[in-house]
Amino acid sequence: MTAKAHILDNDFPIVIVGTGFSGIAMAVMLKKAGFHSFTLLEKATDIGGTWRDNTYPGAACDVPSHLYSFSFEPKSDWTRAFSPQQEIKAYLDHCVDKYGIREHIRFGCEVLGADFEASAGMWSVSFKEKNKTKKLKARAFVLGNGALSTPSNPDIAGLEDFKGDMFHSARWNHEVDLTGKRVAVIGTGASAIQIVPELAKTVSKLKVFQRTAPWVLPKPDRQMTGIENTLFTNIPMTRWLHRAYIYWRNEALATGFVVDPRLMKGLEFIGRLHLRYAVKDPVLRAKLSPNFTIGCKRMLLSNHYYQALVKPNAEVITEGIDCITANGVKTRDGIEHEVDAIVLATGFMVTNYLSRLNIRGLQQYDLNTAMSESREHYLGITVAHFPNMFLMMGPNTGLGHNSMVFMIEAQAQYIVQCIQTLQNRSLAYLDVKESAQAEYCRGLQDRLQKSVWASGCQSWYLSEDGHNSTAWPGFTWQYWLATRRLELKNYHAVYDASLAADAIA
Ligand code: N01
Repeated sequence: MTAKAHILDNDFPIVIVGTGFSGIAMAVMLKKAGFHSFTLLEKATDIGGTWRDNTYPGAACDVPSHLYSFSFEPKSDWTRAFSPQQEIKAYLDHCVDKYGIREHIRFGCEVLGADFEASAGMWSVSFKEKNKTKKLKARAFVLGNGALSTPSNPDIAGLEDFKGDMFHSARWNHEVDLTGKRVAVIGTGASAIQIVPELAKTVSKLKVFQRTAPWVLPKPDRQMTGIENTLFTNIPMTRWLHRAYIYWRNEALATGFVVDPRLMKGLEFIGRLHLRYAVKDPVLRAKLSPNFTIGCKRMLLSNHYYQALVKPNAEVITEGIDCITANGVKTRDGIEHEVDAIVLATGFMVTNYLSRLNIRGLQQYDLNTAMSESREHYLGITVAHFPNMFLMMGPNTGLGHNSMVFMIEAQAQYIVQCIQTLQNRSLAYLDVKESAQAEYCRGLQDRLQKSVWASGCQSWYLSEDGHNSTAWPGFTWQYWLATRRLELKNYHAVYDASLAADAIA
């Protein structure tokens, strides 16, 4: 590194929150762009985000691994088409070590909030480390803490009364041996449908509490063959073609998600066939038949879920839950379902995932207020009055049809462009214009009205008043196009002479 680059780099401290796919992508891309003065603050003692936390039995990806991985770090030898959690976590560890990211991470640091000091163009990020509150200064502040990180415990009376073992799917208690036990699973989302088949193999009684029947499609999962892995290793073009094939196959699904939900009928037909084939009992089949358009809630993939529910030790309970008692789950019909353990597969705090952070931008404007009042943002990455702050997997960037890693990479390269612009032009800060984000969000909300998420179901994509601040209503290549170039006309670029002098010195 040249002396000048060193000075400039030190002048540009960057703080990244989280070490999941987002934080790691951001760190690698910063390094590739020549920025080395960044710190990742991680509240846990290990990297991996959701792939560290979700260790429940059966945890695996529902997007094919050859696509659910970084384009800059392809892996030729995934063991399965859809890899298990341990393999994805190992892949992330490999990325962190290969790109020298680990030495930038401060583990055990929980970010509490941040304040923007306009005169210095600096964020002051506060965090808790070993029970002490500390601060770090940063010219750029990147929030890579995803929306699927804070478990949501259900709002059911009596949770604290239960005398047996109870834990959330994302906080699996591996000390508890559930073999031969009576176990309740509350929830039937993406996590539950992976947990249920594993539990059904070993527990004496499995009671699945279903509020809404999900759509479950067959999962085209399989072991990767030796020939494929040899080809992918020795002829990288074949691996690239395989990734491209998966990408465009998934991308085709967007037509039903965001162009015309009527196109989802074909998938619904496959879902019904899948259910009919696996569940012969008409009463159980009726219970498991979804009553909303496929894709409105997350579309699930499993070859084992329905098959587990027809086992003699399994029971699907659709009666609403009244409360949790000391001995089990009491339903509204007055029946108490006695169990030894309860698994809460009840999802995450998605729509308000930033609410635990106290972030104040220009003139002390509060991020929670911005997110709950105007709810506007630009590209899901920047928010007016929060200069030099960047969100990853932020609002309206979630997908139902393709790989989030693709979106994360698009965001990371956009943020690098912003940071390069700040540095190269000696700017104090870039603040997205309110007019630009208003126009952007108007377009988004118009398109969301026609999307599958607006077809009339309740889901975590929507807030209580029905506002969709989670999903991206387009093809992912459209997002890539939108983030490919930083359009400065959409930002207030604020110049500060003192910073410019420092940088030149
Ligand atoms: O959570 P969910 P999840 N009483 O919110 C039910 C990602 N993911 O952890 O449908 C009774 O989807 C709730 O019922 P209902 C993926 O993006 C990815 O399963 O609201 N039930 C629902 O059935 C996914 O979308 C992978 O009526 C209650 C369930 O709990 C996201 O994580 C794997 C209830 C929650 O389902 C979240 O999935 C796993 C109550 N009070 C997860 N409250 C990959 O493979 C909630 N429920 C990449």
